[in-house]
Amino acid sequence: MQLTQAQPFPYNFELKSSALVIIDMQRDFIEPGGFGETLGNDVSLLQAIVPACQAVLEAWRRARGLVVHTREAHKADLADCPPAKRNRGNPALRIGDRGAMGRILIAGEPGNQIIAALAPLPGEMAIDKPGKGAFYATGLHELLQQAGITHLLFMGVTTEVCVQTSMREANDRGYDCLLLEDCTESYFPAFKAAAVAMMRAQGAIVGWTATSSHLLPALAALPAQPQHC
Ligand code: C5J
Repeated sequence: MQLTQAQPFPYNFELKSSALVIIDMQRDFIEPGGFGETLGNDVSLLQAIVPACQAVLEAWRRARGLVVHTREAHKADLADCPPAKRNRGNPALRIGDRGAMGRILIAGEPGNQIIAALAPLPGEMAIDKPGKGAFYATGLHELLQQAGITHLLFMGVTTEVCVQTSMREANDRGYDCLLLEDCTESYFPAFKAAAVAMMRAQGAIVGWTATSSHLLPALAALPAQPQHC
């Protein structure tokens, strides 16, 4: 497959060696009362990308592509949360404190669940990550290697934090990465614009960018895939 309109130049990928990576579309960041809001952000900005993400996820599933969901999540005893992360700044609630959706950024808590519209299906990878990047302390690289994956298409939040960190980690591990611009968002629109621009600058130094309107027709043109029983 080729996304001819990708920037800075066309992006070539095969479905069988590609994964759709959905970064941190969890209630903690997207709904009121979670980590995003405790940091003083307007979470409604992030809600706007959900329909575009849903359309891509459904098309990718129909094509039988590999899906990876991530959650920024810490263990209940905070053993994997460095004090430097927990104590940074002056948030209304810190990681591990009890908020409106349970303990902030703790695995298994209601706020840590991926939003219902994008909830993982049985069999899809769902990775808890203690860092901003999806490859730090997760084993994701090994799982992708076992699955023969060489290309990663990214969606999720927030663009300049966990999405950009994950894409840079993936790029350094040798994956050809593409960011779906209308399927990622930041609490700071200017940061999103800068992150998107810097990733594709200098001849795709981190990776490519495209929109879901480029990807969806390419997926729709694939031959129908057999249903699994
Ligand atoms: C942040 C994330 N922004 N998922 N996490 O702290 O981008």
